[in-house]
Amino acid sequence: APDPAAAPVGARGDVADRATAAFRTGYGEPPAGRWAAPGRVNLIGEHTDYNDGYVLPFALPLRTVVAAAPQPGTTWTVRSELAGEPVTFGVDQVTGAGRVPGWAGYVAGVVWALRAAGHPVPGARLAIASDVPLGAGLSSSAALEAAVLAALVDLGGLDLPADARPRLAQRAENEYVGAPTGIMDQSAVIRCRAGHALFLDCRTEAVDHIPFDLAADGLAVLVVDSRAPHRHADGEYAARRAACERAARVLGVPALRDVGVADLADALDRLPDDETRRRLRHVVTENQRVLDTVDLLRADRIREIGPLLTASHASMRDDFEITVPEVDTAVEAALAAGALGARMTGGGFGGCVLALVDAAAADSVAAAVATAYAARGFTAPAHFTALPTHGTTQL
Ligand code: GAF
Repeated sequence: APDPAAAPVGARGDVADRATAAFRTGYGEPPAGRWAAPGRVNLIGEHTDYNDGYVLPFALPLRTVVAAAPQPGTTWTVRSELAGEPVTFGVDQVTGAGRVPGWAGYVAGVVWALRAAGHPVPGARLAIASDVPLGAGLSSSAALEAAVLAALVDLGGLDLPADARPRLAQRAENEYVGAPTGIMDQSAVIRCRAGHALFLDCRTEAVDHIPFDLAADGLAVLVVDSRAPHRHADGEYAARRAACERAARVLGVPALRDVGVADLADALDRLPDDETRRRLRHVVTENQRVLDTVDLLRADRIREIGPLLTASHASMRDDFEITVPEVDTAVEAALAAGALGARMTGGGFGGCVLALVDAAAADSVAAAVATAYAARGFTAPAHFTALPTHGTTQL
């Protein structure tokens, strides 16, 4: 059968219509409602979230839509346009006795997290359609968690305010699925606003919506999917997190967020080895770059954030060591073709690159990246331009 995920987004039809169609085909009746959550890119602030630091993501126009209706009792059935067979699970798989594996685990994880927080989750039938590419570092998993969470909260009339939802979705991913991620992605896909980037303090979860009006400045964010195969991404992510936690212990601070740039030289002297020192330097300088980016955006000086983006990339490449040749090539080619700044976005070891470009130059920058890729023999990259859109909604 053709792989529906391989078709270009527009060619597959509207994602909300596809979710409805998947529901009708699978369950023989219309859904009670539909809930949509976006993918995200992170403008700057990488691997800072689990260090209690700062991040600045924005929501993408690519969305995951969940069509859903109540189902009597406490069982949940979930279908995806990408999977043939539905998955059904009951209370046993969301109370600790067993785990639902694979993609449906994100759905079961949300049910588990809601129940663990004491919410009487209604049984439900769900059908999922998505334009967020899987495994591209654009938070397809957080989008799925957020859309499912919104559906279950609304169907059950549960009392869970929007600002409490990211933590709950994160618990599903950390404790049920088993991925030790921070709070950024779930916050972004739930709390972002159109036309704004989300300045999030990951310690307090305080947010400030920072105007990010690219079009007014004749700018665009070009997102390049590196198409690089993920190389040990899960293990490397966990290793970076562990290194940061070790460094915080040695320095006697609750989290690396508590080391400012003014304290960096002293802190570096107190760490035992060069690798740990470089991990610390990335986190400390990256937090400062987020703050500097926010200051520039608040002063309406968008064009000037370019060098901060590029410095963030160099820090991820040289100090945090989470880039791969494909993303380094994409960043270098974009800069050489006139991008104002460029960096990898997301957890690393593949994923996407974003470049801040003059809107009129977006195509030529994308073409330059493709040419550089061909010269290195890499799988051709994909690309799109993205304006900041809004977080999770009921349609
Ligand atoms: C992944 C994680 F899910 C986030 O929590 C964050 O740590 C990011 O990598 C790196 O900034 O997207």
